[in-house]
Amino acid sequence: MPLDTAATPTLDALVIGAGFAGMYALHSLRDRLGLKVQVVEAGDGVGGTWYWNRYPGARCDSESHSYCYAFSKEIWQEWTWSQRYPDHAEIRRYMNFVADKLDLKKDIRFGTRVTSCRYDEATNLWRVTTEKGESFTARFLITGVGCLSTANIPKIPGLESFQGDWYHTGTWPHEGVDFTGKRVGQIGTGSTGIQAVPVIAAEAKHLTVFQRTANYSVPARNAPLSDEFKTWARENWAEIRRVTQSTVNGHPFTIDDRSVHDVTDEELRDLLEKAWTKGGLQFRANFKDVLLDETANVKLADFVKDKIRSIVKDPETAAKLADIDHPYAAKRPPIDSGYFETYNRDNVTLVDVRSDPIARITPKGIQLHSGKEIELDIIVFATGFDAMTGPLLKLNIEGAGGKTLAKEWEAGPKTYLGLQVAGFPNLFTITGPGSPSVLCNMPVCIEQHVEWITDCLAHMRANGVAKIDTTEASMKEWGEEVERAANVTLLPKVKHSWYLGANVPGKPRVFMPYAGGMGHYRKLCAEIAAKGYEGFVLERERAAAAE
Ligand code: NA7
Repeated sequence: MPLDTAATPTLDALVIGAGFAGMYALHSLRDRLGLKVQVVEAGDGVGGTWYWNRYPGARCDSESHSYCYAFSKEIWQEWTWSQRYPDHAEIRRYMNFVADKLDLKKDIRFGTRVTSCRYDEATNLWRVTTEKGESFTARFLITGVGCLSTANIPKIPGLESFQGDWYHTGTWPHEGVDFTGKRVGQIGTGSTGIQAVPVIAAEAKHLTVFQRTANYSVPARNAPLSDEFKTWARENWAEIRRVTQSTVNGHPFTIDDRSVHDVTDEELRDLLEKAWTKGGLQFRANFKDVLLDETANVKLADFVKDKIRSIVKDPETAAKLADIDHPYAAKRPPIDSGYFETYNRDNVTLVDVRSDPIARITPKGIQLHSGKEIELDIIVFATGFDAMTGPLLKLNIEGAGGKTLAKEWEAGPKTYLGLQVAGFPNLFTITGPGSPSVLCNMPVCIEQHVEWITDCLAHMRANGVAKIDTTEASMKEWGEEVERAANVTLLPKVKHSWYLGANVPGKPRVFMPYAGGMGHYRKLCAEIAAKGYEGFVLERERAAAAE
């Protein structure tokens, strides 16, 4: 059925989401290209994932001086981060600062959740409808919905019968949760759970942590930034930007060109001790082969396991925490502020739910298969997200000829460069599956995608192109490259990782992010554009209109 509106688009572009991606897309398309752009955002404020993630201990694992926009020297120099790793509240303050500085809020419709997006071939327009019953038409549809924004709440029988309160970390109450005097159960020990444990334990009467997969973690060594560092970061905008844009993971440090096997055991211990003392994700950057060679990886893994055993005093708890079944950093590597130390507190218990799984939630708490019941007042689900595809599929996207994204991705996501899906013309997915996305420091890959899309739209306008799509062949070839890049690394070795969709029952097992490195990917995208958008199909104004 054709759209009931006139063929003239109401908007040039509709952007979904007002996090890092949506805010920059609005600025770039509106202020650089002069397009008429509307952003719709489910939350009542800017921040995207940081609008919702307000759980105890929530902070970024990227260092503050790289977890920000780098496109504007002025913005960079006007904002000063207070800590090495910014917490959720400081990130929201930053995003509000940017939104106000660029006057973005006037073009963002808050409290507006998208329920469907439909492409109309006759008019070459997207029609987007919202929960409130509003609808928008736009020539371009751009998603900035984040990769980790759809909460994964496991379907454990009996949750509805629980007489206490329960929360998922990704949709935390804005007013906070008072744990004082409460018996708290936390399910999940990923990056989120590892951040939350020390903070909840400090407040609760008792904290029981339900661990299914033991996890590595390296100290974050978070601390206030010194004045010297702040000045250095302010003055070195161009250099920091150059490094983040050219490295594998978009972080402000490079990976050493040295193999674990190039050093003696003593030198290795020395280097790792220094890296442990320094803390942060840089821990693995001493060597080039940590994620490429299992024998190299084992040496780092053993070092961290020894650290766990030396920190945790109760040998049984230490053994459960150090019983890690996957290579170091092959799942997203957490960093922490006193995580393992927290198990030395009298009010913290670790329950291994791999050996004795959760059977059900009862009115009083959590019952294990063995029959043991742990009584609780509050359950915290730190159980992660339906990553990458989840937020896009929730939009109910329907492309040309009535094909739905849900059907197209039944066997896993298929994209060209993580930017487009064949049969969904003029739809761009910022940090979509098949792009470096979650393997990269997010603001860096977001800026690259937004700038690429902006250039593409400018090119289309300059050349009278009304429609851009890709092909099944391009997606097939790119899918093979995504698989090849992953298989060079140890990443696909972890069968229960959310990179593969394994955390959500029934989700197809496909390695979703592109592991070929951000620097390489950036060059590739630029080359493709320079070759006249190779692998895409561009249709000129008249041809599109004549359809
Ligand atoms: P993650 O990394 O997906 O961690 C979720 C945790 O929850 C993990 O320990 C899971 O165990 C556990 N989990 C999930 N479902 C269950 C059930 N049913 N029973 C027991 N345990 C369960 O999510 P995070 O929020 O920590 O981190 C996501 C990303 O956000 C992070 O990587 C950063 O990029 C920011 P499992 O390992 O699956 O056995």
